[in-house]
Amino acid sequence: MTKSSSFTERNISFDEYKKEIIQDYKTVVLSRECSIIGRREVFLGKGKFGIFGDGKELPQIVLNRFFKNGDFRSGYYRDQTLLMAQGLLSPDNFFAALYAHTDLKYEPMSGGRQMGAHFLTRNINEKGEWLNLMKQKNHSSDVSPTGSQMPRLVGLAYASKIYRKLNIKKSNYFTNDGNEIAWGTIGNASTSEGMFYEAINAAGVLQIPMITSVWDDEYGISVSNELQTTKSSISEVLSGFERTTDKKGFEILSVNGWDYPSLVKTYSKAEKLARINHIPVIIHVKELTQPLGHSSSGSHERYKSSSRLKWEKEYDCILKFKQWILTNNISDNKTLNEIDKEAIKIAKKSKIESWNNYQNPIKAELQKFNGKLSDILKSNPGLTFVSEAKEIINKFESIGYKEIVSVGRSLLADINPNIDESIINLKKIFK
Ligand SMILES: Cc1ncc(C[n+]2csc(CCOP(=O)(O)OP(=O)(O)O)c2C)c(N)n1
Repeated sequence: MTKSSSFTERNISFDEYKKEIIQDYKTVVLSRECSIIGRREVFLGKGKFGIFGDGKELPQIVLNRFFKNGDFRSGYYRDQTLLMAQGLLSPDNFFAALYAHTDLKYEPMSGGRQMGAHFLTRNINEKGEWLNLMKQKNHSSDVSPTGSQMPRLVGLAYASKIYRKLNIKKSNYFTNDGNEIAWGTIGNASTSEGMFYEAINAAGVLQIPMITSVWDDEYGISVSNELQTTKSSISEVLSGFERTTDKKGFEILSVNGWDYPSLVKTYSKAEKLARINHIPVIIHVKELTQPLGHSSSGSHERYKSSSRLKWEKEYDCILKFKQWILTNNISDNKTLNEIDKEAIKIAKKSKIESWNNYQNPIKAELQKFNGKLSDILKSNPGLTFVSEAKEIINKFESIGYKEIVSVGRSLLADINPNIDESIINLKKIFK
């Protein structure tokens, strides 16, 4: 039986080990279901854009095992599974972000101001006081220009080094003797950028606790590795950065993203090197897939060959994880299928509730607007453009503030302010 090294090394019982794995399985399938439904929601016009973590679930669930309180992540939009595993992103939060719900109660990352899948945690409370960063898992706010997470990653890892070097004892909110790792994530295509190489070089010189995972699904939108990465392999390209017996450098590790026990071994090794010895590590996570394509703005069926698409189905990391669980008698088909079904139920329920939560305040505005239009029609029943506007606005099945405002604005063009005072009031609403 290929058990994960963590099972024997950590001295836990097989039952405890099984429990952990089933929990991991639950998280990855729920994350995938959110992605699947999220993409559909965009096509139904309920979200403007969607970019999801499908195909990258398994390495993230493993990374999570080694991510400790006090650690930092500087990553990108694929990392939803990691945040879900850490209890920092619920399915409700996920859908609220997709709809761009502006209420932080529902969308705690940016209140709908950032694109979906841009994650963060806070360093200060509402009063502006520092939080104890050693008691939480920290995520520096994701940004959209790919590659720009890298310079920040160097800074975060360098902070650990400085804290350890200076032996600062009074910074217990910010460090525990520099034992904190800065975890980076980046897509294979984004490693072609200058910022990536500059950051890697700096980390190699500084010898800082920085673990960079490259999620390699062999494409950068439609551009394949052979068209943008020398030798089609970022770990081969970076081999000159590798440490030797007499020269400092990076530990470079490669692992297939669908292979759970190998992922555990790889991340376990990386964590020790970085946390204890401050040796920077690159983990090239290969053979990943993108089952839903790059984002809601395209379909990968247009640019991937049929053999690639077939391979992606067979090597889907969740499918492979399921097969591994079954082969190793960790669980049975019936239990796993029930978990699959439960995940669909949770994600669907969450989608419906999040949509209603998003729509309710808008519907309240719509009611007010309708009331104002009715008042106008009472005193001026002949204003057909107002009754038409009322009809239009009430026909929308789902409505955003944008629709209310645009119908309101279109009314302004027809209004003669001399007709009635209530029309002047209406004009004020949309000014
Ligand atoms: C600096 C910059 N250039 C281009 C883009 C547009 N863009 C968004 S995602 C993407 C592809 C990234 O591919 P990869 O790094 O492999 O990550 P993946 O999305 O496949 O996980 C591109 C080109 C961007 N966001 N930022």
